[in-house]
Amino acid sequence: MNPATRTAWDALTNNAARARSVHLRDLFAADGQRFAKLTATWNDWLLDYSKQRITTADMTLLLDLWHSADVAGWMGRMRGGDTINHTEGRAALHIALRHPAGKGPILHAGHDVMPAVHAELEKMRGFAAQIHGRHWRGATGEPITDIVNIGIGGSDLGPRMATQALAAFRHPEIRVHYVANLDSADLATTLATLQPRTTLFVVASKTFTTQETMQNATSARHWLVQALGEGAVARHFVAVSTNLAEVARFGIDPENAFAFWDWVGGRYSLWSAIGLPLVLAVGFDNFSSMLAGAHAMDEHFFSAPPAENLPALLALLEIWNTNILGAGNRALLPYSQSLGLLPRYLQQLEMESNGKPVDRQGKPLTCATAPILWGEPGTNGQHAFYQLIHQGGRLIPCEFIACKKPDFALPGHHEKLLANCFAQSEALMRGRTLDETAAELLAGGMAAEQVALLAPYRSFPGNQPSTTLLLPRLDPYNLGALLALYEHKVFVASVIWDINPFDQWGVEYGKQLASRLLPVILGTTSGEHLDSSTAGLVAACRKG
Ligand code: G6Q
Repeated sequence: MNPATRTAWDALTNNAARARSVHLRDLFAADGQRFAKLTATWNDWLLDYSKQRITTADMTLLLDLWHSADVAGWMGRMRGGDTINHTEGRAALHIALRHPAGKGPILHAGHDVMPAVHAELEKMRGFAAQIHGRHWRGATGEPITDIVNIGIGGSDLGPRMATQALAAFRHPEIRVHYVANLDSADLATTLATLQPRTTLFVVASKTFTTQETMQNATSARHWLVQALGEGAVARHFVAVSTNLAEVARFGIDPENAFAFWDWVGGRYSLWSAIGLPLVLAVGFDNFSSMLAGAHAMDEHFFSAPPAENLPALLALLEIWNTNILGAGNRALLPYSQSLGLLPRYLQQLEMESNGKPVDRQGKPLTCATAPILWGEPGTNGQHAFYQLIHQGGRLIPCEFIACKKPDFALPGHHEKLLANCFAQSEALMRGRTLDETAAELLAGGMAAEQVALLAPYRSFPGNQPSTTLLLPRLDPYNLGALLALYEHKVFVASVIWDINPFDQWGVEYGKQLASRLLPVILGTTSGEHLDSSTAGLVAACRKG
């Protein structure tokens, strides 16, 4: 159902003008209990959304929206293995991938998927034990020291991001590299640092037909075969896929293939065998803790009332900022170097899932959906793009993520990192008026004339909304919970917008377009049918 036809939506829209004109510093001044009222906790996590431009009355309306969109019903459909990805005829059961053994079945088409899930996890555990125990040897008898994951999109971003996030937990003797781009610079610069004798490739592709991955895998295979001969492939290549027939065709021994299932979307697949490079990077026990954290967040999501439910709250705030305040973007600002790739990972999760034009009935949407997500870790971003957030005049809801404890115990760093994070959200909320700026400059000894000249440049409007998520520390368990939090947040928002978050026709279109143009670039087909710009670009390349 079109969200705009819901009564709660109407009531929220009626609040829009007031919400746009009110200043956050006034909301704080008016209510000393604002922080207590607009925060939520889970385990030892704290979600502070009191710096959002929202009141408790607005929150009540957003919760009405949750109920009228029947989010609880959709949660049940997800858990029950219904075909909620209706345009691809698939279920979306990534929650099964972190469902613990002995906690009951999860059904898909009438069958319990849990035995297959746990069998595959066992296979991953066994393989990692062989690599880490130096029992798995390369073709020349040497142990493996370097793993190269070849995959793209959902078969790359999750394990790549998590490997960086869990840098403090890395296995000391194994280095894991990620190659995704079709640009030969990606593979070539990675291979330049490696020895074929001690390198193992993980070819990760759900379909095992993706052009980028197949090209990189073919070139990697060539590099290996040139050095060690055809017979070396079995000891240096393993695969992760749902398409085991294609894996065999590529020449990888099916014994060395790890499976997953069509009810796992690419961008929801980190928890499956797609996590194999992460298992090799940090060990199976840490991977298991990550699954446990994700499962704990699943339990919270499925049981907590919406007003205390972290994924629900993040989704409702997104609806508020996007559809009521009219923000077209959101900045994700982790004050954590380890979470440096989180914005990129969430760009896919959020924008590929909810960047959709039609509702579940195929009717054009009349409201905006996923905002543009962008961001960088703090404090680096402060020395670059924060200027525009402070004074660029655009509405940019910010999401800060910080950890109470550092990942690496170097004295002197972490308190400063936290001070910067909290100071930024404070400044974005309060701003600094012209009078305050002038007073500060005068107090600093500046001449009155200069003050009059410079104060406008040095004042800040503030009223930039933000949320701060404070975690105890970044360990595998909390990382798992954090990623599951965002998965469920995306799902809740999709239910309210009435869209299917599990398909990705834009990605499929890209795959189709390049294959059509390739013969023209190769010169085997004429480009007569092309527009003049595309034909001109191709011709310029062909001229050399
Ligand atoms: C993810 C998308 C997309 C996909 C890649 C790689 O949800 O579908 O990013 O993961 O296109 O696809 P393969 O894993 O099939 O190579």
